[in-house]
This record gives sequence, C-alpha cells and structure tokens, in this order.
Amino acid sequence: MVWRFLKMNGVSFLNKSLLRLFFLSVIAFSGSLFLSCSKKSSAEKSIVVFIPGIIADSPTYAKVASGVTQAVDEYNSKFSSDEKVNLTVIEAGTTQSEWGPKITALAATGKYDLIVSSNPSLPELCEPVARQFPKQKFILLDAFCEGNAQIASVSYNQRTQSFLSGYMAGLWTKTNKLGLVAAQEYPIMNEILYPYFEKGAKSANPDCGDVDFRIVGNWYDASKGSELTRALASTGVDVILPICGGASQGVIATAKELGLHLVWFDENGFKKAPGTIISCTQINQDKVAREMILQYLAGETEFGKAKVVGTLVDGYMKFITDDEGYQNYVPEEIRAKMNDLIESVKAGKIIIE
Ligand code: RBF
Repeated sequence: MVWRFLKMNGVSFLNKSLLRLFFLSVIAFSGSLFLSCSKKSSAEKSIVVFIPGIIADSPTYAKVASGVTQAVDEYNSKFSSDEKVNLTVIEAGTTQSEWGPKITALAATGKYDLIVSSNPSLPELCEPVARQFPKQKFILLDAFCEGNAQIASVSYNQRTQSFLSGYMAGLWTKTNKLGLVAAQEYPIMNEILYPYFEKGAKSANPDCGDVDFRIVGNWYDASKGSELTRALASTGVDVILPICGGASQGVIATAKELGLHLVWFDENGFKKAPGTIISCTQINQDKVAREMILQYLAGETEFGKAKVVGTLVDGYMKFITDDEGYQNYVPEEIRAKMNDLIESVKAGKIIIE
C-alpha cells in the first residue's frame, strides 16, 4: 500500500535501499509502540504478603496467605496477562527485630504497590516506613491503625472469642484450675485474650480459680511448650488455652500424654488432637484477607480507616459446634450450655464488654 501511495504521488526515485530504510523505520516505530504498550502494563499491580514469623502452626498467618492468594487468583482469572496482579509471599522469620528493616527494604524496592501483613505489632513497624515512602500502601490485618492515609487495617474483637473459650474451659474443668500458654506478652494478650478467657471461665464456673498464665518467650519452641504444660499439670491444671504458634505442638503432645484438655484458638484444630482439643473458635481471617484484597484491586480500599470485626453475628468469628471432634467428645450437657451462651450473645442478651 505504501508502495502504491508513493507511485501515485509520482515518486519514482525510490530504490531498494531507501525502501528498506523506510520499512525499517516503520518496524522501529511499531516496536516503540509495542514497548510503550508493554510499559502500560505497569498499570498492573504487585502485592507482597509479609508474614511476620512463619506460616506453619500459625493459623492467622496461613489464612492471610491463603485469603490473599485466593483474591489474586480470582482477579487474575478475569484479566489478560498484562493486567494480571503479581503476588509474592515472604516469611520474615521469628526474629522480631528484623521485621522493621525487612519491611523498609521491601518498600525501598518500589516493586510492590501493596504490602499486606498481620499481627497487632505491625502498625508501629509500618508507620515510619509509610512516612519514608509516601507512595507505599499497606493493608494490615489483626491490627488496629486509624488515620494514616497509606494504611488500612482490620482488627478482631477478640473479647467474645476469648470469653467463649474460657466459658468452655470453665464448664469442662474438674480441678477448677486452668492455664494459658502464651508465646509472649503483648497488649491484646494482656488486656483482652487473657482477662476475657478468665472472665468466661469464672462466669461458667464461679469455683474456677485465676488462670495460670505461662509464657514461652517465642512463637516456635515446642519443647518449652511441652515443659510449661507439664508444669501446669503438676499444679492441677486440667484445661489449657495455647496461643503460641509452633510451640503449641509441645502443648498438644504433653496434654495428650498427661490426659489434659485444650481449648483451641483461631482455627478448626479438632483433627490435630481428637478428644484432647475440646473446642475451637475460628477467626475467618482468610475471608477478611480475600475481601480486603478484592476491594483493593477494585480501587475501593478506604485507607486511613480501621475496621473491627469478629462478633458471632458478622460471619468473621465462630465457635465451632458442627464438627465431630466437638460432637463426639463433648457431653451433651456442656454442649447445651455452650449453645445457650452462643444464642444469648447472638441475640444481644449477653453483652461481653
Ligand atoms: N500468632 C501466631 O499464630 N503466630 C505467630 O508467629 C505470631 N506472632 C506474633 C508476634 C507478635 C509481635 C504479636 C503481637 C502477635 C503475634 N501473633 C502470632 C498473635 C496473633 O496476632 C494473635 O494475637 C493470636 O493468634 C490470637 O488470635
């Protein structure tokens, strides 16, 4: 066509080399167009999930990774390759002093539009990074952070979750002695998880003594978990709430050995130790993560806002009653009392403040 156009305009001097030059320029131009098209795909987004610890034996972390992955897969299945979202999941390990520098390093790469992470210590670590990198956005789960235009957060109302676990332990105990094996102390542990577990226990069973609170010192040491369980058993404790990540493996093993019972937190863990684990409260962090990421990809995240979820009626927290690990091992009488409590909380007849 180009040739015909040139001929029509009386251009007869075109020789082979000129023609080659012309076509080369056309190719070069379309090449630059192609390049700018592939550059346009910089509109595609990159998300990194920063796991502050390790995923194994930490249900909240496993759920943040699976929820974000689910959202990205769903989104990507609807779009062509140059609009797809890149997802990276990084386990930062258990040395907490390294988390801040590692988040700074991630932001400094400029590669990730969004950093997603989870646990209540994250706002303190991410706020200074946000100041340093004003384009960096964060979604923090299991964390509360309000008023920072680069950070959106979702935290859980764990009063109800802890109270229900305590109530169950209070109904079950024969010795009226309960224990909590915590990985470490942190504000939510000291102000909510521990006191509301104790409140729940005493409300079910006024003869229940104060909860014996033991600290592992990290989120992975199973032999310390086992040692603390043995120590608790020696004082007569017969039901324990472990909130200690990988260290809970030791709590489970020793509880089985000594015939103690466990109330489990954050996930359906009945299969880990049928008959030893007598109840499970589940936080649907995977649902939260999926929803938050889909909202982000739709450009609808309300940065600066802190959402709180986790009541029995909003669908983000559940006391599991429909598992055979519960139905086969927990006497009807206790299940009936738990049902009464659950219904009263749902109906707003009991308010856990
Ligand atoms: N929970 C885990 O399951 N695994 C962890 O490795 C873990 N690390 C934590 C580190 C810090 C500094 C804090 C404050 C909390 C951590 N949590 C961890 C606890 C988690 O956020 C939550 O409080 C509990 O899982 C109870 O829902």
